Amino acid sequence: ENVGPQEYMLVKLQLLEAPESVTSRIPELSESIAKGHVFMVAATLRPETMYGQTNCYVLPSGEYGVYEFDVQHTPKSAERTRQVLICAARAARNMSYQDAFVEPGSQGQLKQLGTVSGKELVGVPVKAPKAKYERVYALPLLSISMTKGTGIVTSVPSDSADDYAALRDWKTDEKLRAKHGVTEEMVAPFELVPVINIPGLGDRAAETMVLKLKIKSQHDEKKLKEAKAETYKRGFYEGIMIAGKEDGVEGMKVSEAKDVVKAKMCEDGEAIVYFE
Ligand code: A2H
Repeated sequence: ENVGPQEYMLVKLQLLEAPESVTSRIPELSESIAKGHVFMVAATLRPETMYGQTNCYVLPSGEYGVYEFDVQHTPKSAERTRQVLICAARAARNMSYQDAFVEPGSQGQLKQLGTVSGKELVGVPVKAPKAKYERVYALPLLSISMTKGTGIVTSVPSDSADDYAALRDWKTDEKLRAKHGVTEEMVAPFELVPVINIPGLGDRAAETMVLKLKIKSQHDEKKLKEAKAETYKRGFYEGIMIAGKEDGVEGMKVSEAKDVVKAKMCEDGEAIVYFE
């Protein structure tokens, strides 16, 4: 189905803490976390929605690698800093061939500090750039594919039906929470943040579609696909930005805001363009 390389924006979700099981296995991680240099990276096609992040998602049964990269400060600068990025091994290999992640001349080289399971990442607090909330949590999303993007997904439940359905599962199902190590404090404080107005679908288009199609859970694959297609198309062509005043995109069409927000986040070191 893929005809050429797909461009994603990788949003850098800064780890604020890591579980003891991880830091005892990878001791150098603690210092890097204290310095703010450790990130889960999530691939997104919707940079303009980052104002609405309420959490991020990992696959509990997935395996993620912890890698050191010499990340370019901004798309234009020659400066780089050593950062620790957490993602699927496949994504790290791709990244190692891209100049934004490694010094030209070192392509294909990977420095791996260790591995971490998705299960261990559940409950990890992160700082998500542009989000209204200072601290959001990694939750399970059981439909994540480990062979697309980084295997980590940032969550914008106002505008993504997948994200909405899963967050609703975690908010409403106490048994499911207990089974996966999700606590109420990781979900209860996080309300939807209106980002885009779509005529006919409102300020929380994903919620509108999930309710309209009577989507039951994050496993309702067929209907979720339908909801995604509808909100994506209508959002892109008819959506108007409600959020993003600070970046000058409030009032803009989604189709125009997308590149503005992407460029700004990359310039500010909050995101990196990634191809696969
Ligand atoms: B999108 P495509 Cl607001 N497994 O970002 C499952 N889903 C993944 C993934 C993976 N390994 N990697 C990325 N994704 C999600 C925002 C968003 C996204 C919104 C609305 C729609 C939407 C916030 N989540 O995607 O198969 C990521 O979620 C609808 C398709 O490459 C990414 O963009 O087209 C999108 O799927 C990439 O999917």
